[in-house]
Amino acid sequence: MKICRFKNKTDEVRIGLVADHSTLLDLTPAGITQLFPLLENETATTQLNQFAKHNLPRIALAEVKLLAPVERQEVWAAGVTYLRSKTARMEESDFSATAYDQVYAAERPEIFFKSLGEKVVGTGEPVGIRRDARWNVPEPELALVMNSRGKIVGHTIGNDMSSRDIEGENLLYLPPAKIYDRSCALGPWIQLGATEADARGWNIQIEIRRDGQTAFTGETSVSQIKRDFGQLAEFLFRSQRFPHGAILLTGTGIVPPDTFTLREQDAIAIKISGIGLLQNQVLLV
Ligand code: DO4
Ligand code: MG
Repeated sequence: MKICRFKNKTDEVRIGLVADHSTLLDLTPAGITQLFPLLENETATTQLNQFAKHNLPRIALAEVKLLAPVERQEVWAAGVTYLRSKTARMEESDFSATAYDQVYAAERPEIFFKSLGEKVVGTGEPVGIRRDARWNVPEPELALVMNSRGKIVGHTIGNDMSSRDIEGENLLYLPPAKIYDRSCALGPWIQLGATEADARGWNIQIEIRRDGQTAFTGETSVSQIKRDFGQLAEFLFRSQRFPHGAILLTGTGIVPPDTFTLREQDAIAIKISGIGLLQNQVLLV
């Protein structure tokens, strides 16, 4: 069951239930005007199934603008959760290499702040590359959607845009390498009700197109994530409250070759088999 935030033709922000590949149901007449109460309600899928039987307005997906499926939730990210990410990080950096090696094996995961909800971009909106960086990549990641009690209630697609030269120069430069305008994309919607076992059966694909041609493609499986999702959520919520809930990107398992860097106007398409497609164009910020 997929829920989305969207703007209708008159620019009003609404919550929708995706009915099929081309239609959504506007949940406003059912009194649903925000994602937050749906995420807090652990029986939301039953409630939504009831709503789907009622006469809610049907709107073509082509007629709306999908917005990032996030409100006041903070967005955090886990790193070095795939072997591929550990290897890439160790190669890009001389003196931080052992830190990545150690965190991959340690009980405590690497978790860092990524974005305020209001700064996240949705599908169809530009993602940013820093103008002071020379080596920029997308990081296609499964994102866990958690309610205020730390329970994982949904999944979405995330892009943890990163500047690898800044990150590789010094571990202490992780915040500017990861947090800047348009550095986080989420979407196109939240898939509710899937279990961790379901999600581990999904695959993640990325295609980057440049001047009408494929510049890079990559693929991985969610099953390659080393840590279990409950453990990641537990570490995030340890000694920290998230009254509006939180979203946690689970790390990247796809890293383009070291010769590859994003350019302005590149088109990034990230597909997760159980969720959908997140598409963004690159903008220099
Ligand atoms: O410290 C590096 C961050 C790594 C990361 O974002 C990832 O593995 O996805
Ligand atoms: Mg990442």
